[in-house]
Amino acid sequence: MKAEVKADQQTEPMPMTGSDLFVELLVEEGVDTVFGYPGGAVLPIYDALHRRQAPFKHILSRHEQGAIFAAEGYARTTGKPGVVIATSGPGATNLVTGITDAMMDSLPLVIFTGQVASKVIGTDAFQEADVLGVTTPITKYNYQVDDIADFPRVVSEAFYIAATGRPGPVVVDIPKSISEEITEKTFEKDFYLPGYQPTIKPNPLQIIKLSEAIGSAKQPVILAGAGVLVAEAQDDLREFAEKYDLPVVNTLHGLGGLPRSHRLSLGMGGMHGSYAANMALYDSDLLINIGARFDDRLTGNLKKFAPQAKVAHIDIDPAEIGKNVSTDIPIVADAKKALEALLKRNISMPAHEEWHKTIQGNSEKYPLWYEQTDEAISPQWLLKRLTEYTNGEAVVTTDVGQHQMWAAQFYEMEKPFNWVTSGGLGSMGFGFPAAIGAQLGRPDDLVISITGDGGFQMNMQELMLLKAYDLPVKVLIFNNAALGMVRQWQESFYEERYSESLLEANPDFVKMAESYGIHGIKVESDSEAEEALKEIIDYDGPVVADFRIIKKEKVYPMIAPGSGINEMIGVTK
Ligand SMILES: Cc1ncc(C[n+]2csc(CCOP(=O)(O)OP(=O)(O)O)c2C)c(N)n1
Ligand SMILES: [Mg+2]
Repeated sequence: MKAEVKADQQTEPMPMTGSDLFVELLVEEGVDTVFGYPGGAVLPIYDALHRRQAPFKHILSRHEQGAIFAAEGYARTTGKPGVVIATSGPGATNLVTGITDAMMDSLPLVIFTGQVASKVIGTDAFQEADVLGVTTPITKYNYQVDDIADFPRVVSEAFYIAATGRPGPVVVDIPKSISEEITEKTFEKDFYLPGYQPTIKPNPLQIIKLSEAIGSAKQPVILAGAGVLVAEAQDDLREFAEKYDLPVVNTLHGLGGLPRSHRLSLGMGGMHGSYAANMALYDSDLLINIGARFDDRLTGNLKKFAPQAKVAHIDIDPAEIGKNVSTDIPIVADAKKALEALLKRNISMPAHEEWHKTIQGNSEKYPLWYEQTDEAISPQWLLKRLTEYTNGEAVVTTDVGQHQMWAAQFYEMEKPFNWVTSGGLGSMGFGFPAAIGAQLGRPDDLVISITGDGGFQMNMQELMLLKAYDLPVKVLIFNNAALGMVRQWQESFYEERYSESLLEANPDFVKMAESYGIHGIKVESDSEAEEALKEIIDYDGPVVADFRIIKKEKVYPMIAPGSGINEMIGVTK
């Protein structure tokens, strides 16, 4: 396919350096925010940002991992690629977790790394790292620019590849010799990628097959993943579910794809999903997977997953279909295009009264549950109150652990593009910087970072950005003085041997927030929490709140390792 090159997209007349060219290329791509950190190999690039007074914002993180997680939060909440710049060697290697995270969670990122000069590549030069080698298995694609004439085309391709098809991270490694080279030529940005042609439109015969299956299904269910949101197909999903009265289970990343208050929403399925959601998947005779990858945290033991179901799987990435769950009706397509095609068909189908009654019975009999005590704050209750205060409409980012699962269960997401979490890689340290990126991308929206006392300490240096860039992010630390999720597994599966999971020594988070010039509060009981939530949300600026939650609280229900989706434990008190 040929990308159209419009006259006004031609690079400017020269002379200019590779770095000037770089700035112009970002402007032409419509970049408004860049997350980065300078260093030797990118000095020419940073000099060009300064000299040319680049018309986009550069956000100086305090660690490259903070920059890339922020770029992920920006990408998830805006749908636009997150752009990152880091220097060679340690700058680039500090990005590795974020790149892997974006790859696992299909987030569009374009990452520019500095590299030592072309002449010395391979000599173990100062701050040299083999960025292409390191990032090959963790990127959708990667490049090293070895001729300035290729630079414009490479940048165009990088943005195109990152954001189309199944999104993902693309790395562009830029040797210092390229960014310093002076050139007088104008270069082509046109590109043709015969090996990269995502299939967007569904095969009509497969749509007919799925329509027929829907026509005869007695116990159908939709499993809706992040692919629905990437395709901006949330309205089509809702219309489709309503038209055929299909219950919808969301994956962790699919949350917000259907409002949680919708009568057909069963919330999240999987390891810590609701009993009703998991039993709907288990008992289904037709499981329509739209944009989810049948991740092991969703399916539990594959041998026991949806044993009677005919499986239809709509995914833009053909590699996902049949990877974990054998599929009867594969449909390679963009979720929106597939749903539009399905909506055009008028399928007559049997009534599903019995099926809905069973599901409703499960929801009523086995709701998500929790207990409150005077000892400390109930995290689940806190999240329910937060839902009420914010109408389920806040942008919520989480870190990884118990608080993440409680948030997925109890913060009732009403809107798409508001749920930001590290699902595939499960990277601690993700949530707080992701909230910074989300707030930059969505400056007018309420952004709440729900984080653990463990995970927050992995990137809390980014607190400085709330002050430096005037970002009103609300940080709610669910402080259980523990690596809670590790502690929970040790309690349940390792006979309560709490090996290195108790955080007996934690900093004073309030003082720490204050040292960054941020309002900090400590909250110790449910009654204080009522007041505190109001204060936090109404406060004009960033807040760090240290919520002392019940230390021994566990996440339930749960599919224990090796168990099937129908074998949840902790379903009732
Ligand atoms: C970078 C990284 N290291 C280790 C882990 C393993 N891990 C998963 S959850 C967890 C505990 C997280 O503790 P905290 O942030 O306090 O959250 P909590 O579970 O207590 O809510 C750990 C150590 C991880 N997911 N990521
Ligand atoms: Mg904790």
